[in-house]
Amino acid sequence: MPDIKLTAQQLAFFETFGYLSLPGLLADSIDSITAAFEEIWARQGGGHHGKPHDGKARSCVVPFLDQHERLCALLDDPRIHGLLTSLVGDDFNYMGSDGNYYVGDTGWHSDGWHPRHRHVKIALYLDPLTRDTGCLRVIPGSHVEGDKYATALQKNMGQLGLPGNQIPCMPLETKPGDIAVFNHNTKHAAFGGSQRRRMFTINCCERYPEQDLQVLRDYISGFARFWVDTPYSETMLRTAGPARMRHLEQVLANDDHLPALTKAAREKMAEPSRG
Ligand SMILES: O=C(O)CCC(=O)C(=O)O
Repeated sequence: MPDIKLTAQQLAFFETFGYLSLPGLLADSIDSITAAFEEIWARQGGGHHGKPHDGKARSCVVPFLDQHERLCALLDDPRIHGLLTSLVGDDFNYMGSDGNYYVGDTGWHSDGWHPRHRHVKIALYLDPLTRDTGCLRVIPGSHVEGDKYATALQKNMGQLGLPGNQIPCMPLETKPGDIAVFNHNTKHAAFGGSQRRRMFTINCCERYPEQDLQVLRDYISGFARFWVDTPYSETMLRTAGPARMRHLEQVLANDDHLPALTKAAREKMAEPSRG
């Protein structure tokens, strides 16, 4: 099936506001996606790094998609592939994913800050969520580098005297099968969630030009805190056809420094990062 691309209106919305909601995009496959999600946790002892999920701290598995052949195949799905090629180009890079049982609130933040290269995150929440029960909230327009609004927001966020759940924003209320996608720069948060809020992400970015490869390598260094020696699993690579490989090759060509960083992280940290 050919890719399902975003429309010009959807692209304009994403450029302007830094996010997009796609209600029901994966509604027909959400039951098998959720079953794969739970299989992964069951295989890993139920929670973070082999421990049961105790509802006190976020449990996190990285890279998540990579743990199940059915989830790896989401990268080939014409709806997800079309969304990603529309936003980050035909030769985009898959930049890993995290699977989570979130606990409670997530404060306002951007996922790093990428001034020159577009990074996007697809978020799939596996339970119905509303504004006050942990749905993703975004601040529209907060992704724009150099924009006066983004700069003021960055500077003033901590001085507004407002609790996080009172900051003006757009709550992306969600049902299983809905998709949210946002620019990593976009400020986002969630409030009022349960002790076992199920969610996983797919991170991707535009292909880096040769002269900026060090920036890509620095991003890959960030995987060390999750104690992974390679950014992609054996399952992800074994089940990849040529079309998927195109989205893996630039990271694979720039990950040789990761094992040493991961070795150092294992020595320093009591457990892999929870996010
Ligand atoms: O759902 C949440 O609690 C926040 C998600 C988030 O911050 C992220 O995926 O970057």
